[in-house]
Formats: sequence, C-alpha cells, structure tokens
Amino acid sequence: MRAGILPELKREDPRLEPWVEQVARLCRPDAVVWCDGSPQEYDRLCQLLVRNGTLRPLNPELRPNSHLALSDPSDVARVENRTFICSRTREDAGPTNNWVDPIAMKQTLHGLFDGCMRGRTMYVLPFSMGPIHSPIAHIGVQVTDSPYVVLSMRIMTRMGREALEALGERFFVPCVHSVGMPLRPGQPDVPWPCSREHKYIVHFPEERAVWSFGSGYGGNALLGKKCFALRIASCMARDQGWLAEHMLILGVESPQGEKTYVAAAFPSACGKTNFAMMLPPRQFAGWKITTVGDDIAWIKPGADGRFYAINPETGSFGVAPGTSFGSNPSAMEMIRKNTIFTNVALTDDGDVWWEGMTDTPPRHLIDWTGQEWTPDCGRKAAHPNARYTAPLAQCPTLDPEWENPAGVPISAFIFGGRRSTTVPLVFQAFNWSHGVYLAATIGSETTTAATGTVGEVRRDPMAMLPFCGYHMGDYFNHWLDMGRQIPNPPRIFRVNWFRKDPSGRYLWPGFRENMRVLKWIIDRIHGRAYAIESPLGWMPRREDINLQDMDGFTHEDFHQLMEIDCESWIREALADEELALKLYGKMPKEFLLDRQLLISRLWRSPDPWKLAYQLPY
Ligand code: SAT
Ligand code: MN
Repeated sequence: MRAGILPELKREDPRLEPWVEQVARLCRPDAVVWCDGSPQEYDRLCQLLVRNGTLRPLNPELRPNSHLALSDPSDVARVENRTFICSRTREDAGPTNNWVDPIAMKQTLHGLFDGCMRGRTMYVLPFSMGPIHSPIAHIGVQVTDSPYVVLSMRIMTRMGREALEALGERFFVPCVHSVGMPLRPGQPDVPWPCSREHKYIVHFPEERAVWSFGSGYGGNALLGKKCFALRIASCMARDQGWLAEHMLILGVESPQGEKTYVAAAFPSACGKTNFAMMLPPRQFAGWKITTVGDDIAWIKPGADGRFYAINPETGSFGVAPGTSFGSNPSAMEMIRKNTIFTNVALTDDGDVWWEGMTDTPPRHLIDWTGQEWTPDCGRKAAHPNARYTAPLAQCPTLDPEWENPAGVPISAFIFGGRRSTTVPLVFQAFNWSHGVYLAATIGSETTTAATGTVGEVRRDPMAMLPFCGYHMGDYFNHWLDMGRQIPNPPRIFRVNWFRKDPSGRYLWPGFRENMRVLKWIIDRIHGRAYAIESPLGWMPRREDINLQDMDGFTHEDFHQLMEIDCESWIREALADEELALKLYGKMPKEFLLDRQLLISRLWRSPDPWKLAYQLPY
C-alpha cells in the first residue's frame, strides 16, 4: 500500500498544517480553504449553494436568512450498519459495535479517499466542542468537501478563527469527511452529492480520529456531533474520568428562584428537544424551564464533588415533523430565521411545512423529493427524519448559564425510551448502582432517525447504543465507577411518555404536561416529595403528582400508566439476560445482583403492590 496518511496508528506530528497537507495529498481537492467562521463566509457559501441548486432560499419575509436543502433519497438518516468502531481489538469495540481491523479498514479507506475530492474544494474547519477555553471542552478539526456541511457545522459548533487560536499546538480530534463523489471535468455537480454505493462512518478510538465517506446527512457528516462528541469522546471520557452522553441539559427554576439542573437521555427522535425547551402548563405559574442543550452533554466531576455539564454544541439539529406551536413553541421561535431545513416541504409562498406543523395541511406543496404534493396524494410531504439546523442562541428558553465554561451542576439523570407497553410513566432508582442498571437495561422502539426497521423494541442502554465508542460492558462499569468518585451522586429516574392503552391510545399527553412529572422529580431531588416503594423503584402516587386540570385524563388512565405487570417485567428481566450473554465477562456483577433483586421483588404477590396505591402514608 502506498504511504499516506492512513497507515499510521499515531499521528506523529501533532500540528495542524502538516495533517491538512497530508489529507489534501490523499484526497486531491482542486483547492483548500481554511474557514474563519465569519458571517461573510457563511453568506458566500449560501450564495454558492443557491447557485448550484443545493439550497433554495426561503421567503425572506417569512423565514429570513433561511434555506431549504433536499437530500438524495438514499441519504436521509444515520447509517448504523455502515458505522464502524475500529479499535485495535474487536474486544475493545464490543459486541454492540461493528468492528473491522483498523489496518484493513485503513486500506479500504485509503482506496476510497484517494482522489475523492477531485473537482471540489476541501474546507478546513477548526471547531470547539464546548465554550472556548472551558476545561470540559475539546477541539476538533474537520475537513470536508461539502459546503452544506460547512454551513451546518458553523451553526452546530463554535467554528472558525477563535477555535483555531485556542487550538495553538494542542491536541485536536481530526475528522475527515467526503461526500465521496469526485467531480469529473465537464460533469455538472448534483444538488446533493453522496456516494450511493459506499458509505463508511469510521472511528479510530485510540487515535481519536474520524473518517466519514459517502454521506452528507446529519450525524454521518457533521462529525462534531455523534462521531466526535459521543463515539470518540466516550473513549476519551472513559480514559480521563468523565462522561460523554446522549443527553439534553435543562434547568428548572421555581417561583422562589431555586434552580436545579438535570440531564436526560432519550434515544434519537424521542422528544429530547421538546423536553429541553418545555413551557410549563399554566398550573405551574412562576416555574421556568431553561435550555442548556438538547442532544449531547459532557460531564465532569467538579472540585466540590458534584457533576458539572456543558453542552458541547451551539445548535439544534432537530426532527421537524411533529414540531409545532402546540408541541414546541420555543423550537418554532428558534427556527424563525437563520435556519437550514433539510427534507421538509416547500409552500407556495416560499416557506416550509411538515407533517404536524399545522392541523390542516396547505393545499399545495413541493415535497421533500421535489415533486408536486397535494393532501390527497398519499405521500408524506416531509421525510419523517427531516431536520432543521438552527442556532441554539435563538431559543427563547436559553439558560443564562448555557455558555458558562465551568458548566452547570447536575442534580439528576433521567432516562427514557419509547415503550407502548410495560414501562410506567416515572420511577426513581433506589440508589446509584440500581439507577445505572435501570439506565443500562432500557428498551426503546426504533425511530426513523436511523435507517432500518421502525417500531421494533431494542435494548438501547443510556440511549447510547449507536453512540458508545467502546465495549458496552466497560461503559457500564465506567458509569458505576463515576458514581463512586463523588460523595453525593445525582438521583436517577426512569420515565416513559409513550405508554398506550390496549386500543393504542397514548395514556399520557406528553409535551408540556411532562412538567408534572419533572416537578415530582425536582421535589424528590430536594427531599420534598413522597414516594412508595414499588418493585421497580420509588413511585409517586396520584396525589404526589400535580394532575390538576388535565382535560380528559382519568384516575383510570393514571393507574394504567403506573401499572406494573409482573409477568411483563419478568420478561424484561429476561431480556437483560440477552444483554448479559452478549457482554458476558464484562457485564457488571452489580447488574446481575440488581436483576436478582428485581425478580425477587416482582415475585411477591402483585396484590400488595396494587394495594399500596390506596394506602395513606
Ligand atoms: O445523529 S443525528 O445527528 O443524525 C440525529 C440523531 O440521530 O440524533
Ligand atoms: Mn441525538
């Protein structure tokens, strides 16, 4: 094999320029442009993409400085089956990741990247994940031949001159991205270039490097996000004693000014953004939810023995369908301007639309595939995984501390999945290790955020199944260990907003009504709320949650929501066994014990538990 950048397992020269030169020598772009992150540069690139048809400017009156991009229909979501963790050994990647020997993968990548940027410009993007100079932040440099990715990275990260200056001669995570379609002379560029044959989203954890080929969409291409901030960062966090998590961060402010921060993990497209930006219902006058982040949290133990979290990102890459002034008014405000929309529909007056944005669809649209669309045509107007990319700074619920380099102190972790059966609305773990067990054994129905089957229950530990860059068993042990590092670890809760009754109706209204559950969580954190001991953990009774003025929500609904069906939970516990078998030697012994305890609690007659709901305390 030719000597190039890929064969080395360690970058011998830590400086940026030689690395960029090496990548350019391999990819052979027509030009190399270093991005400064300025608004002028952003405008220039927008104009370029409008000229070549990738972006369509939206009506400046309705959506100032905003654009629509329509992707290739083969490039609409993360590709988990094409995502690889190429650690030195298969054992390090673990059974939940796709592994290929790093040397073999480098050979493959070398062949793919060789000359892949011909006819294109290679952009160099230095970016900081986290406030520049924050002790929790880290710097990456992405090279890409996609100007759309440059624009998105400018919204999603602190990209450009400042990051470059902060980098100096220090460590950075190198991220190489190509859409994988070199331009041949005389051949016109296509609006959404991407390789239909070859997609490779590759991580080299020991090198802390990312190589992504063949996709221009979301987490496949904005390498600061899932590739660096989760898969590579999770390895850094394991080695350095911190946590890189798929979590939103929000603040809860009481009418008396008491401020509590929590972090919450839900799988992709399960409502993290809605929860992070929630406007409490009117029964909670004076209560305020503030947003620090809606997707990723980097968390380090502070000198005072608490966990401190930052949001490494500056933007929101949120699911558009379902977002409305009813479901998430803050997000709707956030995306009023300076936003890139991908795979949504275009209205006749040059604005955007998607399913769920309004009750009545417009009479005519151009759909996400560029075709004429009418309400009776039988097709969706927006792709179910259509996204907006918007600056978080435009979010009306933004927390004043969101850029504090020290982070915000975390008092609780909330874990959830999408489960139409079995899992109650909310319960609290008995202690840290039980909480880690509850988080590790979450099942969730799959969504359109990744390609593949939708609606299938899969184990998605800590909502990190597609994002943990190393062996899941080691990851669990790391979590257990982190709890031992600090004197008073955050409380851990599980929630499920998605339980249905036998007729398929959602039992819980969700969205802003989730404040009712969050309030109980906050009161538990501060030792103010009652709970009964259920087989699963501490659970609120009806009178422990404010359920005032919930139209149409009955006592019976609450009981169905909170019901623990022992048979189903025994089956859940058996599903843990599958995970344990997969992780064999690395499943923490604490989990095996917790499972035994769970089963022993479940095997008592279910009646006393049902009765507990009626008992006074
Ligand atoms: O990974 S993406 O950024 O494409 C979105 C998600 O799955 O959360
Ligand atoms: Mn996500």
